[in-house]
Amino acid sequence: MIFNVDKETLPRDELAALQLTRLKNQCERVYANVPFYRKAFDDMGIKPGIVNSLEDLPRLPFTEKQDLRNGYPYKMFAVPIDTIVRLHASSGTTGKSTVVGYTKRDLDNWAELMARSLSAAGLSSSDFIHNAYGYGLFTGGLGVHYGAERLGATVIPISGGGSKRQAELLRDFGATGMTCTPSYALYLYEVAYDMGIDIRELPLRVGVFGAEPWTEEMRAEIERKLGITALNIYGLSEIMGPGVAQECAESKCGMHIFEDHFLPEIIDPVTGASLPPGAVGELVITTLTKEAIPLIRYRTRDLCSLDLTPCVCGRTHARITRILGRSDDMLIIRGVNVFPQQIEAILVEMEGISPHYEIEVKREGTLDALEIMVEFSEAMFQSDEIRHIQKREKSLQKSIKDYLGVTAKVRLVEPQSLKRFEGKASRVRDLRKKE
Ligand code: DLL
Repeated sequence: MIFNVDKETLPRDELAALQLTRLKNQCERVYANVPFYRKAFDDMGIKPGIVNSLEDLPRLPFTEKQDLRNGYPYKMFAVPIDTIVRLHASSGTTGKSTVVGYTKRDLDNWAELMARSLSAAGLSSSDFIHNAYGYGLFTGGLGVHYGAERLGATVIPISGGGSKRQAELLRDFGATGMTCTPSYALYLYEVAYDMGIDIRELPLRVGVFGAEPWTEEMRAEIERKLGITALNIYGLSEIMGPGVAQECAESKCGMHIFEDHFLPEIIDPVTGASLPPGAVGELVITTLTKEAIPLIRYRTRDLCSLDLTPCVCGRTHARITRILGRSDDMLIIRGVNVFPQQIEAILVEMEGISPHYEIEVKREGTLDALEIMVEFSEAMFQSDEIRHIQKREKSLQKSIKDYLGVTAKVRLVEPQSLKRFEGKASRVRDLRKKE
């Protein structure tokens, strides 16, 4: 179901006209109200008035995460602080945390975009949504919560953690929809399974998963184990939170980015040059309606491509492909560029292997060494002999060498022996960084 037919199926020329009006307005606002932007425009010798068409976008300055950090906590706000009704913040695992604020209208738009997202995933007012994204400063919990309410669904604000209770309530309350990170969905499956609850037999039918990278192979695994349709949702706190882009149940192929609110571009992460649809590069987003923190050409660091081909669902908004990684997550191993998701895709394809893994990179002498630990599936572990284990390790090593061109040491470890995550998974340890 399309939640906002008028906006989500707007003919592309009308969409472009709306985007241009909103872009001009945003440029005027940031120039007048945010010293950072006034300086950035002045330094480039431009005024907001240079924007006469969407093609002028590349003439505007970029905004980086570091700019938000420099403005900590409120310097990037474009409205008086007393019009802010909510704050969220990123966890700050990669540096000082960034604080984002919302006006009443921002929250209203966010709820609508999250309602659009849940609706695109096939959920409606008659669904019960088990929302296991963390509530708090993280945008996942409250973002989904108000969207589910806007949709008219029944939201179960379970938040993250307490997995046994989650499994029980998933069964008792009869949730039909579930929202959490994809890695947590698999973890919850294991917890439930150990308690004698088979999620496949519950009424649960749709999962809306995001906040971390995942693969098509992982989707297949989740769908098989939980007996549901698993769909991808994208967002980031700097831009809004969840609900920036959402995969539709009809195509299950790329996430519609809500273009009446966000203007996407793909750029070469090294040169900053614009790239055409279909080319993989860094996603850059300009907010078109944000009041509290409007951002011009925000560099997300997320790598994907833009798909402008018409979608079977009838939405006219462009799709972004699955996020292939973050430009700052890329591992360079003996000169070869490797993304953790590429390794995951190879692991998950092999039978008898679970999608729980850890990647460690260290320096041995002067060379980089890559080690991958991955869990056996329960069934395989019980039946396999040592020599079979070694054979599998060798075969994985060969696939990694063949597909990615890097040599890795693969170690198969016992089921349930690697760390599990209730929020975003963190599977890479790059020990070289400490040197
Ligand atoms: O993770 C917002 C969110 C909550 C999205 C719930 C989806 C669901 P941040 O904590 O600011 O916000 O992290 C944003 O997470 O730049 C991506 O690198 C990554 N990310 C988010 N969604 C996806 C996804 C939330 N579907 C950062 N696939 C982003 C891959 C994702 N990566």
